[in-house]
Amino acid sequence: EYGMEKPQGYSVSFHYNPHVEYHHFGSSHPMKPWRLTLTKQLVLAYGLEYCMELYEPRPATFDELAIFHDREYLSFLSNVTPQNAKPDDNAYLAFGFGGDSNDCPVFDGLWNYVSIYSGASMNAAYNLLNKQSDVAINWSGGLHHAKKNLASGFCYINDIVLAIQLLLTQHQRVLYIDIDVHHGDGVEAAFESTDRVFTLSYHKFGIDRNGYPFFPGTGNINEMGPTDPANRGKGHSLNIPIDDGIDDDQYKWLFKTVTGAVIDKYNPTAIVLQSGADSLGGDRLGRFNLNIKAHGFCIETVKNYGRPLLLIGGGGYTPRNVARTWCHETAVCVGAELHNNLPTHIPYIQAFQGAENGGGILYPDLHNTKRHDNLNTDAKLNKLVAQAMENLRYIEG
Ligand code: V1P
Ligand code: CA
Ligand code: ZN
Repeated sequence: EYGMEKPQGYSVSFHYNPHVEYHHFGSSHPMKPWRLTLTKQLVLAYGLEYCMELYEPRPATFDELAIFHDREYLSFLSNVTPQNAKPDDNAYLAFGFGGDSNDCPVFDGLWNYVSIYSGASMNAAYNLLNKQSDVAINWSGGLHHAKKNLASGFCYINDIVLAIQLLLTQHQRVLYIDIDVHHGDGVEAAFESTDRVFTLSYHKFGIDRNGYPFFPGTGNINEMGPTDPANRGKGHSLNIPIDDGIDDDQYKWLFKTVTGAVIDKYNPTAIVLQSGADSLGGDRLGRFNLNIKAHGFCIETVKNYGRPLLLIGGGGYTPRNVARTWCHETAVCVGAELHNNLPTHIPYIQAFQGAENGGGILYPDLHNTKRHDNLNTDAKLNKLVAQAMENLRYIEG
């Protein structure tokens, strides 16, 4: 019933260490590693494990993480516990922990958690380097806000930067694409001084009624990295600021047009795609109105360019829809079409059942489930694309 075939000579690898699931940020925190349990259950329920190579990567080591992060920061991160944490301590606040929002709490097993998701992204990158697969997937990674000495926005270690650093050992130009609803600021900052990585992020950008910017507050269209013409990284970032409520057709058109232009002009030999699922309609933190298949269209579009592809997770705060999306996108990678009725004999099936949870199907309509009016007119998007094309003139040979 769920039969499917793998295209000849094309392979997908799935990098997942299940120990990542058992970590908790705290009961009121929106980031739920448990969404990865749900994702895995759907992937297995549809039999997708028979269409790809499965890997259970070991956690990354301190020294491996130090390829990007400062050792003082890593020492703090590896030693801090809920018991010994001093929330008023200078180091604690300086490294991005606690604070008013408590975006980056100290929880039990924190070091274990970060080394597991980072180990999976690095393992996936090695797999691409060794030509063991054409697409390598790590849904537990994609923590794009972390800086070399700073935790930020639920992100402690930047697994994306670490993976890109590995890809750079063999690839002259790596393209990073980020469809999380938030700006991929940590990855952009890490590579701001090189022309060997181009970063492209699509995200919500703007100030709320109450005067607060949407997190992290950066990523306007005119932010293209360093302005100094002597800096090799000049012009090697492109930010696509989007307003509330964007719909499937608008996003697909925007993504296809801009990403296509970037790939044509930059001609990367490897691509890293962060597929944050908080850009879906109905996300607890997001503002967009995308359905699962529109989100998946981005993965399919990139995959079809046929470059080695590292596909990673990211945000996503309505767990049942995160799982649906990443299961669908795993299927997109292996070239399978999935039945809309969810297999019923699976653990946690209740999480997907009932009208409020998507009615037991894989592709519920997510448009306007959180009633975000669409503030993106086609005229505004046309102007945005024109400006993006203008920005790309910096990377013309
Ligand atoms: O807006 C902020 C704080 C307020 N400060 C001035 C900054 N934080 C956001 C962080 C969002 C992080 C997104 C991560 C990712 O891009 C990658 C994994 O998806 C925030 C929000 C919000 N609505 O934007 N933090 C929280 N909500 C939060 C809520 C409850 C408990 C802890 C944090
Ligand atoms: Ca983004
Ligand atoms: Zn996000």
